[in-house]
Amino acid sequence: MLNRFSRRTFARLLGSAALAPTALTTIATPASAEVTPSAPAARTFPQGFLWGSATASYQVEGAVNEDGRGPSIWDTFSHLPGKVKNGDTGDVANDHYHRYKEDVQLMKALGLKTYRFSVAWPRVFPQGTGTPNPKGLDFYNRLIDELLAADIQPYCTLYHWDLPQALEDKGGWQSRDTSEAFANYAGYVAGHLSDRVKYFMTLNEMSSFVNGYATGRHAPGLKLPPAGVNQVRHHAVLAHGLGVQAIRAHAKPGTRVGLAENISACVPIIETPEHIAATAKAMREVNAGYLTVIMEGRYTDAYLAHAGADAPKFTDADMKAIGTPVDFVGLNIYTPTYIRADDSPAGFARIPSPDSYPHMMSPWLHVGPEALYWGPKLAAQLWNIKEIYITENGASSTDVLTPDGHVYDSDRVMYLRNYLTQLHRGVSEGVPVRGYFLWSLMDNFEWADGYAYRFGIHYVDFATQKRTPKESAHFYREVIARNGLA
Ligand code: PNW
Repeated sequence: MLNRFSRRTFARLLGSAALAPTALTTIATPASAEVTPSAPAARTFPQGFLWGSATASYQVEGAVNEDGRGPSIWDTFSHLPGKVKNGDTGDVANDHYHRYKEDVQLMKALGLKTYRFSVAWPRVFPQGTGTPNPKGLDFYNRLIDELLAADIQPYCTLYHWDLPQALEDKGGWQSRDTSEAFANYAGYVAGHLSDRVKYFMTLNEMSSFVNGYATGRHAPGLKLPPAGVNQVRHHAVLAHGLGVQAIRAHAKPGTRVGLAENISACVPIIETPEHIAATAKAMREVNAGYLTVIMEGRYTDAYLAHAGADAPKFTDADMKAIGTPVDFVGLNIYTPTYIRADDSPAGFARIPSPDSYPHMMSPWLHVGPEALYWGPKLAAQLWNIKEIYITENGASSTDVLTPDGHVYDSDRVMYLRNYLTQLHRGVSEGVPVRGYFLWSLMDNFEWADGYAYRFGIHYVDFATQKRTPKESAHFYREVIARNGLA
């Protein structure tokens, strides 16, 4: 900072009272010299690091009645009064179904190496099971071909929350049949797309969609008692496991299968060995119903003891399927869970956030860049994972489009730079993170928050569908071009 100013400017800034020549001569440059500011030391990522961005079908596609698509639980839910802010729905969303070519051009202009999208199950199987709808799959064929032509590697998520309504009518995730139906659908899609898609993720954020059966904030909007929620959760992890097996059975050899899970990324409140050890324990226990059971093939004793009579019903065969080894793990990380060591039997305690804790526009999005250091590091250590992707990370902001077409989202740039700095810290220590997908390529339907909360690095005017790069898009383009922090 100092060497950007001449001595005189610096003195002026300090005020005349501070004009003590002896103090200044040691730090300021000669009065007339122009000093070229130097960039900070390059913080580059390993060669081949995959810079990407992500979206999901219901959040961007629109075209909900086209080419034979069946209704999903989000169509139903978003049309119920009072469920989504401002009564917003995904009926049109970003009209990506028709504008995907334009959107691939946005990706190309950013220099993206990879793009993570999801397939809408009700496009492919309008009734969830039964006869597939080839026109539905064709959309993804067109998208994938367009991506490959732009030299962008497709990463495909098979379930990002848009369950066919026909399956919900038969119990949805409360029914084991849904886990089997998912596996059938996943195998079918992988069988058809794996000639061009090498990476498949089964489910996105199990804990988020399970919430649709617990808090009712997401589709289908149910509030089940704990035993019911635990059973839904079990069917979700089972669907993942059966899905991995079905994909392996139908996809081309060499296809890689994983998932995209929003772990609670535990962060030691103080970086000492004692608190770090407690944080590793916490990571395993607070994620016991999701990533832990998938990685270990069994529920932890503490999880089952805590659930007691409400524990899910399962068989040995279920547990074997759930623990099917994956080729990679995708972690969606937005926010930290702070942990400290204590002398409880668990050996750790969660630290609640005070009201003054800084967050982005979404009230849940507490800012804690270290989550991107400790999350993947502890996951890799706990479960010996060799290939990790950050399948989502990003921030919501108020994002005002100025009359001359700028969006100065300095808060999002600040967020991204700080988080990527922590990711770089981990990667340079050898944490095996191979790529990063920024959420999101463009503003889109933010579930129960509708279009009110914007996560994109491109601003979308939903009246005209015009996309405008925000300051954060310029930032990310530089990061990608330099393969490092900018
Ligand atoms: C993820 N939380 O959702 C989803 O995968 C995306 O579809 C979504 O748009 C994005 O993150 C931003 O919200 C989350 O409350 C929703 O901690 C809520 C939470 C986390 C992730």
